[in-house]
Amino acid sequence: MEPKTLGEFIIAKQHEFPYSTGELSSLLNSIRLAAKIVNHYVNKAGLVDVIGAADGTNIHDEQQQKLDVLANELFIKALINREIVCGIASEEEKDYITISGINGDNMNKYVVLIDPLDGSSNIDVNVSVGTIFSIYRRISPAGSPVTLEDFLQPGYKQVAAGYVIYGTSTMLVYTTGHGVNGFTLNPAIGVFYLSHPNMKFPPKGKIYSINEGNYVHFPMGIKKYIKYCQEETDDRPYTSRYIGSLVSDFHRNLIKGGVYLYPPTSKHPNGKLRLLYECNPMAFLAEQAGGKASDGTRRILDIEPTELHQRVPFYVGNTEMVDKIEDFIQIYD
Ligand code: AHM
Ligand code: MG
Repeated sequence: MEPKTLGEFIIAKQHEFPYSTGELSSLLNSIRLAAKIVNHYVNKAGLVDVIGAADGTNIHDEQQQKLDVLANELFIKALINREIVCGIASEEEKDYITISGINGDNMNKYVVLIDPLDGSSNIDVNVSVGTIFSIYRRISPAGSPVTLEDFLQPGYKQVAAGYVIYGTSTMLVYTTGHGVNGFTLNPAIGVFYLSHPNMKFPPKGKIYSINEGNYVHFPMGIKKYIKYCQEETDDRPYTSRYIGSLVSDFHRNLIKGGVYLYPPTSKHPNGKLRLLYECNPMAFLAEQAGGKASDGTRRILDIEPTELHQRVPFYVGNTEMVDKIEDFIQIYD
């Protein structure tokens, strides 16, 4: 019988990993649980005291929202309590977290990188936000404390990646390198069901998603590409859609066909999005769904990270559209 729930699906797919010990399955199950708990808070955000700014700023000097802090704690707790990873890095934490286990002999082989609440400026206005996760096998020997190198791996080495979108319905979408599958939460019984098997970008994309308010600060190639999107031809102008939450913009473009852009700007000369927590997992999903992700000249998944919180320009979506952006960058920049 075809697996219908996320729990069944994770177990049914374990055979795709030869010599699997079930560790990755347990890890995905913990993320599934954490997603449900965060979903619970996001859904009642207007009723309990989780809306608005928290007291501090994060490592990026960005104002943290209360829900950012809460989602970060919930995900980290869910992963630590079950002792199924050896290390965690979070967009909201300055340093990575080492999980040494009760007796200091943590033999787990995976590290997780998360953006616990992506698009958090949308919380207060009841617009979709998300969680992004990325999983790697550690490089350092099991049983020893994790090292920075365990986290600074290029994206092509990801074992799994995915996102949760807290939208009109809550979905968990993930890949382990064998295609992309989407699961929708039935909130009445707290179960994710396989609703979007084998997700692929439609052959042709017609949506472009970019914060056009930054237009004057964009490189010439991107300015020209935007004008290209707006030109009148047989299949253009394209539609412009921008939610300001990467997960939601990506999710829509994956289903309807389109491209998301976060170019360099004067405020963010390397782009705003973080390679490890946002770009790599989304790039892995995009490629698995037949799409493409680039920083304008390089494949995102090939970039060798040098820092935990590194930023990169990010173009992701239908292959044809990302190719076109690269052409414009090559000609004009
Ligand atoms: P966040 O992780 O702090 O929420 O920042 C990432 C978000 C993306 O989800 C979104 O696409 C982008 O920042 C929006 O930035 P801007 O408001 O500059 O358009
Ligand atoms: Mg984010």
